[in-house]
Amino acid sequence: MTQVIETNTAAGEETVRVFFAIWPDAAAKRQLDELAERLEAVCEGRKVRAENIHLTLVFLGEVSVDRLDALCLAANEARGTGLRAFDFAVEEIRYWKHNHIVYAGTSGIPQELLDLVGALQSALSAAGFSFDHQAYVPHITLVRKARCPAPSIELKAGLPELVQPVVWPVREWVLVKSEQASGGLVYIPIGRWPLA
Ligand code: 2AM
Repeated sequence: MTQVIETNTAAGEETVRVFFAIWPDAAAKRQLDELAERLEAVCEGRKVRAENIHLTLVFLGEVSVDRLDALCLAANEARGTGLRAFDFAVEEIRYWKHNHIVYAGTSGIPQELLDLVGALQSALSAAGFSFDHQAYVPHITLVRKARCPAPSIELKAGLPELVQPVVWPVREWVLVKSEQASGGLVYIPIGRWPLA
């Protein structure tokens, strides 16, 4: 989802592109990667590399390097609200025609995930960071530049069904720096916070 984020930078400052996210464990990563491969075959496009598969919690965009400490302090604040571990069940495959993304999602968002996103958003707002305030729609991008044979904006017609949900135990969240390298996008974790 691409929304315009108000600035987290000032002119002339060195910046990094960052977001908070959760990353699948090895078993879920393998299953999601296999799914991405099947989807790529159906929809063309380019599958996300296995190591890059994730679920974004809050996307901040470009942030001044000088403000990274404040970002970590905000995450500490969020952690202090007693956030709980949970299992995230990936049950659905969907296609967004407007941005040509095939993604995995869920029909029921776990309360613990909503609490985590809410706590992060509150702490980030209190610390003066800008981010997208639209309703949170968890999506795990699996294929980009897809061309699914589909007339509507959000659909699953023509996509393989998930026989069983991919269940992903969520025990921590991460702050990630996104960099463009010669081999494509690289996501580098720069902070980790455990869930209780
Ligand atoms: P995407 O997979 O739909 O592109 C790193 O870019 C992560 O942040 C990805 O999960 C990406 O979602 C998400 N992201 C990128 N730009 C965003 C934006 N403007 N608003 C919300 N999420 C964004």
